[in-house]
Amino acid sequence: HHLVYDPPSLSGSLHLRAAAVLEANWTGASTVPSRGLYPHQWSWDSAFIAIGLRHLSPLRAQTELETLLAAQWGDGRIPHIVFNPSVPLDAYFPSPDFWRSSTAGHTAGAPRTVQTSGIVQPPVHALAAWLVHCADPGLSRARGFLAGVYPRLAAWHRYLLHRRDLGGGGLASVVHPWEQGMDNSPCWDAPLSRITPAPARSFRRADLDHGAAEDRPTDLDYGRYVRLATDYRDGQYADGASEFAVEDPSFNALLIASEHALARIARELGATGTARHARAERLTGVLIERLWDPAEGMFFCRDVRGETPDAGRGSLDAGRGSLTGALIPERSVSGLIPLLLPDLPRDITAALVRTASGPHFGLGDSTRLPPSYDLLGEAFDPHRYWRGPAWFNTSWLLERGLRLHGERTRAEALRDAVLETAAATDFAEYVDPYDGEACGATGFSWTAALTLDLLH
Ligand code: 9WN
Repeated sequence: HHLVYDPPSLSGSLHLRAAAVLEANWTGASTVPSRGLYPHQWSWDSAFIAIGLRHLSPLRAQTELETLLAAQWGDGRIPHIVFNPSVPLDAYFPSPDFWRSSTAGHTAGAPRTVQTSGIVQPPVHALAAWLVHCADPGLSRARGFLAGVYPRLAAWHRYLLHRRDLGGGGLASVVHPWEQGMDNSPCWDAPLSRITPAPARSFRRADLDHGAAEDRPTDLDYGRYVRLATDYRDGQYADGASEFAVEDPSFNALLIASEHALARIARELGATGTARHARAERLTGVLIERLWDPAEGMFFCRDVRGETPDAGRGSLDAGRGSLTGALIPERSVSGLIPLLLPDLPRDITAALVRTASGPHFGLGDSTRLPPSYDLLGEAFDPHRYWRGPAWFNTSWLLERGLRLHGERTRAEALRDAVLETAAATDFAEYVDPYDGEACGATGFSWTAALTLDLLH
C-alpha cells in the first residue's frame, strides 16, 4: 500500500536524508528545530522529534524528552523554550534576558540551573513518551524511562487543567499566540486587536536575519507578542490575569490525546489507567460542548475574554448564552485536529472529514497538503507562516486521525503527499499548500522526524 515510496531505494534514501537532518540538528542532549532560525530546544518540536527519532535511536528519543522535562517548573508547566547557554543571546529573540525565568519565575518554581521561557506549548509530550516507549519497551523498562517521566507528565497535565482553566468550563486556555504554536493564525487577530503593542524600538527581531519578512509575522504582531509576554513576566508568570485567553481546539485535543497516552503509561507502570481514560472521554465531551459548531462542521477557538453574544444570534455560538466568551469565526486547521480523538461521535468525525475535503481545506482535492488556514478566508496568504501555508506536523496529526477513523484511502493519499513534499523541499519548515513550494527554513527537524515516522 506504500504507493509512492514502494521502491526500497527511494524510501531508503529518504530515510537516510531525514536521519541526516536529525543528526545535524542534534546537540548532544536534544535537537534544535532548525540550526539558523531556532537554535534552542522547543517544547512541542521536541515531542514530534522524539516520535521520529525513536525509529533511529530509542535512546536519543528518550533523552530528547528527558532533557525537556528536566526544565519543568515547580508548578508543572513545561516551558516552550529551553535555552542553550552556549548560543549567543542575540541569535534568537526573545532571549533568556527577556524571560528572566530564574528570577521572575521564582514563585512559579522555575529551575535554577537552566534558563527557559515562561510560556508553554501544546501538550504532545505524553503521547510522544508512550510512542517512544513502544519503539523499544525493553530499553525503556531497563532505563526506567516511563517511571521517570510519568510524575512530570502528570504534573504538566494538572497545571494545564487547573491553573489554565481560565474559561471555567474545564478546558485549558493559552495566554499567548506562541503557546498554541500557530503564532500568527488569523484566529488571534480579534483577541490580539485589544492588546496595546510594545513599541517597535523596544526590541529587535532576530527571525528576520534568517527568514523572508513576507513569510513571517509582521512587526505589529511582534509588538503584541512582546507586550503579552512582558506583562506575564512582570506578573511573575502567575495565571489568571491575562488579557489574552483562548481555548484552542488543537491544543486541547492534544491534551486529551496525551491524557489517553498517560492512561496507557499508568497501566504499563501497574496502575489501572481507567480514571485517566474516563477523564479524557469526559474532556472530549467538554471540547464538543464548548468548541464544536455543528452548522460549520468543525471546531472553533473560544475567545474567553471576548464579549458573550446574545443567545440565538448568528450561527456560531447560537443558543450558547450560558458559555463565557465567544467563538472566533475563523477556520483554522486547528479546528480539524480533534479528529485524532478516539471518542468522537460518528457524526462529528464524518463532518470533520467532509470539511477537510471541502473547499476550505481542499484535502485530496485542490491542495497538495492541508493549509493552516481557510483557503477562502479573507486573511488567507499561501506564504505567510500560519495564515495559509501547509505544515508537516498538522498533516501528520490529520493523517493519524483519518487512519483512526477508518478513512484509509484519504490517510494513504495524505501520507504519500507528505513524503513527496518533504523529499522535494529538503524538509521545509512549511510550504505553499497548492504547489508545495518551500517556505521558511529547510532541514527542519519535525519535518524530518515525522517523515521518518510515516515511512515506518
Ligand atoms: C515562537 C520552533 C517554533 C515552533 C512554532 C513556530 C515557531 C517561534 C517563532 O517556531 O514559533 O515559539 O519564533 O516564530 O510557530 O510552532 O514550535 O520551531
